[in-house]
Amino acid sequence: MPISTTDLLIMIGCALGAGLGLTTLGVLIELHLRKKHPAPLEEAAVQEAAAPPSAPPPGAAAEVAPPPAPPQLQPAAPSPPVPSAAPLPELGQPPASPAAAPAPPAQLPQPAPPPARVAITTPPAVSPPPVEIPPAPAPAPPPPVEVAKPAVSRLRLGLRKTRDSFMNRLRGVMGSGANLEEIYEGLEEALIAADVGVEASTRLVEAVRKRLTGKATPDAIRDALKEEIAALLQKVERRPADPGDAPLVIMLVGVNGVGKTTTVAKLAAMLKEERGAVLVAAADTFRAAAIEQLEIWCQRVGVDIIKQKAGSDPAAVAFDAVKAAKARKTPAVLIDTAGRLQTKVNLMEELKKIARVVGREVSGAPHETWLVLDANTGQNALSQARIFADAVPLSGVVLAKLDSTAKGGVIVAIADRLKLPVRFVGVGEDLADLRPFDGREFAEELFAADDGSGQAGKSYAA
Ligand SMILES: Nc1nc2c(ncn2[C@@H]2O[C@H](COP(=O)(O)OP(=O)(O)OP(=O)(O)O)[C@@H](O)[C@H]2O)c(=O)[nH]1
Ligand SMILES: [Mg+2]
Repeated sequence: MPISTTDLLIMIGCALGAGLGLTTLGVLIELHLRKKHPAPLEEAAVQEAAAPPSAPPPGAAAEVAPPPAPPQLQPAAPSPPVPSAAPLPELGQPPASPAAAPAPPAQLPQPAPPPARVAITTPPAVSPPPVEIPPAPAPAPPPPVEVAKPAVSRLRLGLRKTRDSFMNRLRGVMGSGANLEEIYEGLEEALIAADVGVEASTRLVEAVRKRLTGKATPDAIRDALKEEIAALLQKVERRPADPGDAPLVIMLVGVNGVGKTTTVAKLAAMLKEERGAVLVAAADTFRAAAIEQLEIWCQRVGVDIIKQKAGSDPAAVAFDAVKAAKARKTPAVLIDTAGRLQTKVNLMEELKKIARVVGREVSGAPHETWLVLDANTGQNALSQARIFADAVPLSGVVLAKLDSTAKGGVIVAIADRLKLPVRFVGVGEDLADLRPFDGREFAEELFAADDGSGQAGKSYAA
C-alpha cells in the first residue's frame, strides 16, 4: 500500500520526535518517492538528456505529427542548398535563394536576359587632308561669292610685276644722264622686255619722238608714251554684242591650262550680278574631271550648269544650254570648252561645230568668242590667236594670269597685231579677280607709282 504524503509528514514528525537521525529521515523520504515514481531518478534523467528536444513524451506518440523529413543533402559549403529540380542559375545571375520554393517541373526555366551590350566606342574620325577637287557627296556650303568690285587697285595689283620691271628700266634710262637718243633707245628696250613686241615697240617710240619734237623732258617722254599706248589699245576697243531679247551666248576657247574654266566662273559671277542669271555649259567633255571642276565653280557662284557625261559631244551640251536658256529666259550663257592645241585639226573642227549648232538655236550665237590667253605665254600668244581665228571668228581676248607675269605688255602686242580688243584681264585666282579691260586705265596703271599716288614721273625725272 502506498504511503501518502500525510503519512510521510507524520512519519517525519514521529521520527524527529523519537530522535531518529537525519539519515533515517532521508531513507524514509526516498522510500516515499519510490512508491510514487517507479523509475529510478538517475535513469530518468539520463533518458531525458538523450532524447531530442522535440521528442514526444512516451505514451503521446499517436497525437504528434510524423517526424519531419530528413534534411536534404546539402551541397558542399559554401554553396547554399539548391533543390535538384531548380534550374541552374545563368552565368552572371545571382544564385537562387535557399528559401525559395523549387520551380514546378512543368515550368521551363526563364530565359536569361540578353547579356548587356558592350558599348563599342569608335574613336572620332580624323579628317583627311584636303584634296584639290573634293568629290564630296555633301559639300560644305559654298563660301560667299565675292564679285568683282570696281576697285582700281585690283588692276594695279595685277600689273605690279609688269609695272615694276618696266618702270625700273625707264628709271634706269632716264636717271643715268643719257642723251635723248639713248633715252629713246632705252625706252624701246624696256617695251620689248615687257613683251610689247619689236614692231609695236618701235612704232610707239617713233610716235613719241614725233610728238615731242624739240621739247623732250623725261616727264614729257613718259606722258607721251602713256598716251600712245592708251591710243593704240583704244583703237581696237568695241562695244560688246547685244543680242536683244535672246540670251547673250559667250564661248571661251584657248589652249590647255590658260585659265578658261576659271574665267568662265569669274564671268558667271559678274554676269549674275549684272543680269540676274547665267547658264553655264560644260562643253569640255574631254579632260578628266573638267565637268566636276566647273560644277564646283558653279556651286560657289550660285548659277546653273548644263552638262552631260564625260566623253559626250560638246556641241550637244552647248546646244542644250542655249535651248534651256531660251526656254527659261536666262539672259546669258557661258560655254566652257576643252583646251586644245591649235595644231589638232579635229579639235578645231569640234569648235566649229559648237559654234554652228548654237547659231541654229539662237540667231548670231555665239555672240562673243573670246580667246583666253595666259599672259606668261608672251609672243606665242600671237600665233595661238591666229590659228584659233582660222577656226572660229574671235571677237576678243581675255588675258588671264596678268598678276603672275612681268610681261603684261603683250596686251599692247595683241591689240597692235591682232586688232582684237582685250575684254578682260585676270589678275588672280579668285572670283573677283577679273577686270573689264580699259586701255586708258591700263596705260595709267602701267606708269603709276607703287604708292598709288600717280606721281611716278617725279621719281625718274632727270
Ligand atoms: N594667278 C592666276 N592664276 C590663274 C588665273 N586664271 C586662272 N588661273 C589658274 O590657272 C590654272 C588653270 O586654270 P583653268 O581655268 O583650269 O584653265 P583651263 O584653260 O580651263 O584649263 P584646261 O581646261 O585644262 O584647258 C588654275 O590653277 C587657275 O587657278 C589668273 O588670272 N591668275
Ligand atoms: Mg578648263
